[in-house]
Amino acid sequence: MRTQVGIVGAGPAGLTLALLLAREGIESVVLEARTKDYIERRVRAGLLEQNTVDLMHELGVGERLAREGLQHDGIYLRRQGRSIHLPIAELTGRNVTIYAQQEVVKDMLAALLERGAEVQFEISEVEVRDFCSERPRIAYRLAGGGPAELRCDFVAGCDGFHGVSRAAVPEGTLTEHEYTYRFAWLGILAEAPPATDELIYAWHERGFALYSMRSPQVSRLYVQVPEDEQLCNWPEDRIWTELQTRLATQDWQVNEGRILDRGITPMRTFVCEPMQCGRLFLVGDAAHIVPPTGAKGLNLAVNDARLLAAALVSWYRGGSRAALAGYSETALRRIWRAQDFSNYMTQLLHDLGRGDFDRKLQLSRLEYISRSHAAALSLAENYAGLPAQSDF
Ligand code: RFL
Ligand code: PHB
Repeated sequence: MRTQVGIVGAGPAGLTLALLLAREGIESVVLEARTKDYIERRVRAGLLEQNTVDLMHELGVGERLAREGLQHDGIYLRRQGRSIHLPIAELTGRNVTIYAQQEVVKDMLAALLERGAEVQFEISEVEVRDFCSERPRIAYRLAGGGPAELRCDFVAGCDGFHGVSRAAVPEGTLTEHEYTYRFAWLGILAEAPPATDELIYAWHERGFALYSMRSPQVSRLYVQVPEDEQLCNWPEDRIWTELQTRLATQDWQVNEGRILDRGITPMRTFVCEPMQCGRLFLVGDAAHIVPPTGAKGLNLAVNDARLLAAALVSWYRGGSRAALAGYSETALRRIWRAQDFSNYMTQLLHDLGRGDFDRKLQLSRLEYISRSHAAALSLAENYAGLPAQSDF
């Protein structure tokens, strides 16, 4: 089989890229290791920047998002029973939207299939080959087990942090920057109406907690746990007690309900540079991971796809290689900004295990955000995301 762009992975990065290319009449084939059902149910991110929302509308996949997404104009930062409200829309003119990642995936996939694109599920033994030549190939096995090969002009490695694309790059080509925190997040999805109108990021002596949501009926909550924590150590009542303790203020409680999903997420930060090797381009989590405290991962993946699509369009339209050659450098500007912000938020709010002095500095920083317009504006601007048109 032959196509113009071979896309490995049907996450937000791969699907956004396929939709953007299809809009410009560029052919692609998306190869996905999991089943359609699995990727449409995988519980992950929930917070979309305005850039991501705008792009979904531009691509004609924003109808359900407009109906069901929850637009938020701010967030709360809570510590020692007190809350600071950060009015993000008022400060920046931009807002954020709560809409689950699996819903983004569902909407994008439905549009792509409806528009006649080729998406193959349950493929295995994927090998990205010959990308240093003009004729890259992707070898794999079809769902039924038979061997297959996709020849293409370019390969987009959109296969997430544990995918095969980055691993296919010869050793010594990429520089990898990595840091793993000594803690993780235990996250739950619960059938309980959120007891808050906007997200609450809580600093607490016992560690960080986050109150998020998916709909007026479903809450999404996280607590900081040790890095090697096991889910079996967290029966339901322990989860709720810890959330109540860390998020508590006087006369207010977290709404409890049936737990629908639970999982532990490591807190990792990773960037590889450049995000390209020959005709293989890395997109989204395949090239970088941020700790989720800044809510940036999905938004970065979508932004990478936007940049790569524009560069490929310019190559196919006018034969210009300049945009493709600049993809990595352009994408990395926003990625490093998001890395800095995600690590800033992580270090502002978690127990980093560095003792009392450090905890006092965090409280002082929170106090500063509540009293200084400049400090509040800087946080808000980064949280909302700089406009896609800006050089970031
Ligand atoms: P994905 O979503 O991991 O998709 C990669 C796809 O590739 C497939 N795949 C392969 N396919 C073919 N062959 C192979 N060999 C393959 N290997 C893998 C996988 O099955 C999958 O379908 O990467 P992508 O597209 O780059 O998207 C990145 C985002 O998923 C990720 O950054 C976010 O989920 C991060 N994140 C958040 N981001 C936000 O912007 N806002 C948030 O609020 C937010 N919250 C979060 C998060 C991530 C979390 N976890 C669980 C890591 C909260 C959490 C708890
Ligand atoms: C989520 O709703 O899953 C979520 C929201 C904000 C974050 C991280 C995760 O910073």
